[in-house]
Parts: sequence; structure tokens; C-alpha cells
Amino acid sequence: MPPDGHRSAARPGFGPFREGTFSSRLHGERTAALIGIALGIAFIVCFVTGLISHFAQRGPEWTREAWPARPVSLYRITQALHVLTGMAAIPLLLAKLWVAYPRLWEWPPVRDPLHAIERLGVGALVAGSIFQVVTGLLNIFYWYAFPFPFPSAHYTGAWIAMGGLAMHVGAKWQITRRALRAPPDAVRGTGLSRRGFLAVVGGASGVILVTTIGSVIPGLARLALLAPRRAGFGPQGVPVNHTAGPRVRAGAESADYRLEVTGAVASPLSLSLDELRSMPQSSAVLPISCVEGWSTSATWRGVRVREILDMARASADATIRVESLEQHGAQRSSTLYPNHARDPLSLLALELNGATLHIDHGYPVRLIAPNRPGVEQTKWVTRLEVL
Ligand code: HEM
Ligand SMILES: Nc1nc2c(c(=O)[nH]1)N[C@H]1C(S)=C(S)[C@@H](COP(=O)(O)O)O[C@H]1N2
Ligand SMILES: [Mo]
Repeated sequence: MPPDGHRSAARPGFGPFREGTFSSRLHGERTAALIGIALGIAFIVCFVTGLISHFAQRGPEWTREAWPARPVSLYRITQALHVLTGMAAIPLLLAKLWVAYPRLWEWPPVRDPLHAIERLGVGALVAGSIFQVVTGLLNIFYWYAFPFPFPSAHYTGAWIAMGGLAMHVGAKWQITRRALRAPPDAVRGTGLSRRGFLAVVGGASGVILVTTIGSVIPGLARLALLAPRRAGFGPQGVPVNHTAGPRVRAGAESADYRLEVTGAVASPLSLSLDELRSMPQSSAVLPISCVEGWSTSATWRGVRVREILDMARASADATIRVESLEQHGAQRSSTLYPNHARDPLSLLALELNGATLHIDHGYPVRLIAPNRPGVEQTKWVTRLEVL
């Protein structure tokens, strides 16, 4: 009789349903509990940091408006944690699925209504976790293979996975405590020991971490074999996300380039590059923190956004639409709320790390503001529309 006391008399006598099919001690409760705890912590970190990213840039307007400008690297840290933890969780997820998969053939499949709910929760957790990891991975490697928009699907998947996780933790709480309190069963038999198995799984997570963390730490960039972007690598020491196309390049390099300030202003502006260069210049050390996890800190120099807004006599609580030379694409413009628009570190940068901006970093003018997701650091800025 199995340990939970349910009779196995009606169990089908074939294939994986047969008693004793899964004989490895690694399918036991203790292994499941230990890996489950590590995986649960990793997923909670992913969920919390993912929600932070959501509310910073895609949530209801009031959360985006309330998103602070300090600490300047907060988003850099939360988004790095999100992607690095998600990547390192992959071996844990695979191991957990392997440890637990004999339960697929549990007999009877459903014992009572509570057990049915418990299994539904596990289904949501398994499907949601695999979906999150697969979509997240494809996204950071720029392989937009799925037919749905990534952020909304990944956001929905997060709630499904976490709903399943909450149900699963509720159902397994007692068993986990019991399994962890009992003295570890004596190691018998041949093959991989539990300790060996945990070391292999943990080691795989560690290898992934070491080969991706260089996407956020320049000193470790050479180890970043698995990272699509490396901190500190790229023109002017900064990676590039989206290079300038021919139309953008033509507009950016044209003598007719102007920075316009329009909308709700008392004196609209149209500034040439020389005029911008002759205004007071400020410097700021700020990161580009891509939503896809990589980041690099750099020294930017240019004109404070708020000085330009004051010059145009925009109101102090105005929200600004920052528009680029691009005609199309989701990143052609971004919204700058007062928190960031009035911040002394928010610049329309003309220089990066001591030289004129590279065309792929947004020449002639790009927005750089503290604690702002990279996707909103608009390049090739040609207009501030005051709303
Ligand atoms: C390999 C694992 C993962 C990777 C590589 C990954 C990657 C990403 C990326 C790149 C984003 C930014 C999306 C954007 O705004 O364009 C994101 C957002 C998010 N992630 Fe993940 N993720 C992973 C796992 C997870 C897991 C396990 C959860 C939760 C259980 C999760 C929850 C979220 C949430 C809630 C968001 C915010 C979505 C939104 O902006 O609406 N992610 N993730
Ligand atoms: N106009 C415009 N601005 C843009 C983008 C873009 O595609 N077009 N990409 C954004 C994204 S996703 C990031 S991460 C940063 C990257 O800036 P970098 O290429 O200078 O590192 O620019 C942002 N600004
Ligand atoms: Mo980005």
C-alpha cells in the first residue's frame, strides 16, 4: 500500500501505472521539498520584480506616473534580478518536473473534490511555469516566435503560475515540513545520491548565472557566453538595442534637424543642434536598463529637460510626449511624467562617455532619465510635446 494509505487495488497493471515503476529514491518527498523551496523562492522573486516592471512601464497611468526617479538604478537591479533569477531557475524547474512526474500516473487520478482542486492547481503551476520560462527566454534572445504580444501573455502567465503556486504550497505545506524534519533516509542502492543530484542541479543553475551575469556587470562580461548583450560592450562602451535605419539616419544627420517643443507651452521652440550645444550642459552617470535584463552605466552630457521646458514656459506639472525621428514602431515615442521631467538628472543627451553620441545611441539627441526602463529612453529625439 502506498504511504498515504489509499488502496492501490484498482491500479491498472500496465505501463507507468504499475506499482514500483519509479524506483529511484530521487522521486521522494525530501528531494521534491528541497528543490520546490528553491524554485518557489526563485519564482516569487520573478513575480515581484516582474510586477515592478509592469507597474513602472505598462500598468495603469497612476502607477507609471508615481514611478520614482530615485534610486537611479532601482529598475536596473529589479529587472536584472528578474531575468537572472528566471534563467537560473530553469534547471530547478526541469529537476522539479522530473522528481514529481511519476505523480502523473497517480491512482486513482482524482480521489475527492479537494484533490481535484489540488491537481488543477498543479496543472496551472506546471503549465504557467513552462510558459513563463519559454516566453521569457525567447524574448531576451529576440526570437519573437509566438503569435501573441509578449508582455500581456507573460503577464497573464505570471498570475496563472503564481495562483497555482499558492494552491500547491497550501496543499503541500504539511508534507514539506514532515519531509524536512524527518532524518534523511539512509542512502541505499546504486546510482546518483540525493546529495549528488542536488549538487548537479544547483551547479547547473550556478553555471547559468555565471554565464549570464556579465549582461549587467562589465567586469564579468567576458564570461557572458549565454547573454545576448554584454555590459560595457558596444559603440562607446554601451550595447545597442535597435540600430538607426536609413530614414532615421538621414533625419539625424540632416542640417535641417531641429528639436521642437510644442503643445501646451507659452513659447514653442525650434532649436538647432548648435543652439542646443550652446545651452548650459550638465552631466549625469545613469544606466541604460533594458527590460530584457541587460544594463550598462554610462556618463551622459547634454541639456536638462527641465531647462528646455522652462525655456518654453511649460507648466511644472506637465506630462511630456518624447517623440523620435522614427515613423513607426512601439518605441518611437515615450511618455515623461513630472517626476522624471523635472528631475535635474534627466537630460537630452548630446554626448556619451566623453564623445558625441553614436548614431545607434540616438545621435543627435536622446533622452536619458534616472531609474527609467531602457525602452523609454527614447533615441533620435526630435520633439517634446507638452500635454
Ligand atoms: C527564464 C525566465 C524568465 C525570463 C527570461 C523573463 C523575462 C522577462 C522580460 C524580458 C520581461 C519584460 C517584458 C517587457 O516589458 O517587454 C518580463 C516581464 C515580466 N515577467 Fe518575466 N521572465 C521569466 C520568468 C518569469 C516568471 C517565472 C514570472 C512569474 C512567475 C515572470 C513574471 C513576469 C511579469 C509579471 C512581468 C511583467 C509583464 C508586464 O510588463 O506586463 N517572469 N519577463
Ligand atoms: N527611438 C527609439 N528609441 C529607443 C529604442 C528604439 O527602438 N527607438 N529602443 C529602446 C530600448 S528597448 C532600449 S533598451 C534603449 C537602448 O539604448 P541604446 O541602444 O543606446 O543602448 O533605447 C530605447 N530607445
Ligand atoms: Mo530595451
